[in-house]
Amino acid sequence: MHTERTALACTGHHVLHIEDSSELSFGMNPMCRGLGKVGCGKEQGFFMHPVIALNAANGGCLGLGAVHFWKRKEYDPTDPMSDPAYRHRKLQYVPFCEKDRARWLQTAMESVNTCHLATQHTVVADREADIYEAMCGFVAAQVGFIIRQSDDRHLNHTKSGYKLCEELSTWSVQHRYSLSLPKTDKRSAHTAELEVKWGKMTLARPKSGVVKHLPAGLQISVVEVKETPQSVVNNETPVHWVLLTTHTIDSADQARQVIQWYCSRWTIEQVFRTLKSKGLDIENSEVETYERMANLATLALLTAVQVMQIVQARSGQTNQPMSDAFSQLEINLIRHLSPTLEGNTEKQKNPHPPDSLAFAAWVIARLGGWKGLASQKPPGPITMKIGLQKLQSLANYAPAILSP
Ligand SMILES: [Mn+2]
Repeated sequence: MHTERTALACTGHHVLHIEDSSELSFGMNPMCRGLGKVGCGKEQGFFMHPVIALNAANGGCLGLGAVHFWKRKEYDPTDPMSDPAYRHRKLQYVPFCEKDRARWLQTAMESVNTCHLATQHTVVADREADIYEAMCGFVAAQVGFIIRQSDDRHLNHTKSGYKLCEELSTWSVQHRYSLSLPKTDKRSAHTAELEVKWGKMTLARPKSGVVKHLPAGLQISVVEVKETPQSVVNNETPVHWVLLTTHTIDSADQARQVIQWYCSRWTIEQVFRTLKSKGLDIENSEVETYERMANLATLALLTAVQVMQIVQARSGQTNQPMSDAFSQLEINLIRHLSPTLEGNTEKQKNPHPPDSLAFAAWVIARLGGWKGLASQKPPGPITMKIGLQKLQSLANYAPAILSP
C-alpha cells in the first residue's frame, strides 16, 4: 500500500504504534450509497482505524503504519447476525478474529509488519483496546503495549473474586510530579500535578467459552496516574488513567516514560482533527460509494499524517531526514524553492540543514502563507496543509521547474 516510506523511516528505531478508531459521517445525504449507519443510526457513514508510527525516542512521526475501514452491517433478514440484538446475544460464541474489535490486534499487527526494520515495537491505545485476546496476541508476537484499562478485571489471585481496582487501592503513591498536558475535547491545556503508583499484576483469562485456548493468566505491569484536585481546571474531569503495559517498571523514571508514551496518543487525535472539519474536510466531499469514499479517506489520511510529520518537525527537535515524509522528486523541488522564498535579511532565511525535515517544514509553511518571522506564531496544521497542497500541484510541473 502507501506505507513503503513508513517502513524505511522506522529502520533502527523503537516504534510506537498509536491506534484509534474514528467515525466519518456524511449526514443524511441520500446520494451516499452503500454506506452504513453511524452515530445514533440516522446518519450515513463508516469507520476508520488507522495506526500511526512514532519514534519512541523523540515523538517524531514516521508515517502511516496501517489503516482498516469498516461499516455497520445493514439488516438482512436472511442473515441473523445482521440483527444487532441477536448478534449481541451470540457475541460470546463468535471467535475473536470475526469480531469488529479484533481490529485492535489485527491492524496494529499490520503496522508492526510494515515497520519490520524497527528494533522494538510498542502499541499504544485507549480503553477500547482493553481486550484480553488482543493483549495475549501482542505478547505472543513479542510486541509491547500500553493500553488504558477499562474493565475491572479478575486477577489470577489466591483470593477468588479479587479484582484489579481492589488490588490497586492497596498500593501506595510512589511518585509525584507535574506534567503539562495539551488541550483535548475533555480538558484545557494545563499543568497537572500527578500522583503515580505502579506494580505487577496477573490478569485472569475471562470466563467466556471462546478464549479457552489462551493462557489462564497474563502478567503485566500496571501504572496508575491520578491528578490531585488542586491542579484541576474548573469543573473538568481530573486525569485518572490506569495503564496496562508489558514494559518493566521498577522506578519513577520508567513509570514516567510509559506515561509520556501514552500521552503521545494525542498525535492521532490531531490527525483526526486535521482530517475532519478544520483541515481536509473529508466529510463534505461528494463521492458517492463506500469503496470510492474509503479510497478518498485513505488519501486524505496520508496527507493528514504528512501534515503532522511536518508540524512536529518544524523546529528541528525530532531530528528527522526529509526523506521520512517526501519523495526524491519532492525533495529536489523543496531545495529548489527554498532560496526563492527567503528574504534579504538573515532572519528571513531558512535556518535548517538542507537534508532535514525541518528544512522542508520551513518551505511548506512559507508556501502556506507563513511569513517566516521568528516573532510570528509557529505555523500550524492548516498552514502546513495549504503549503503541502501547493507543493503537490507544483510537483506536476517539477521537470520544467527543475530543468536548468
Ligand atoms: Mn478511541
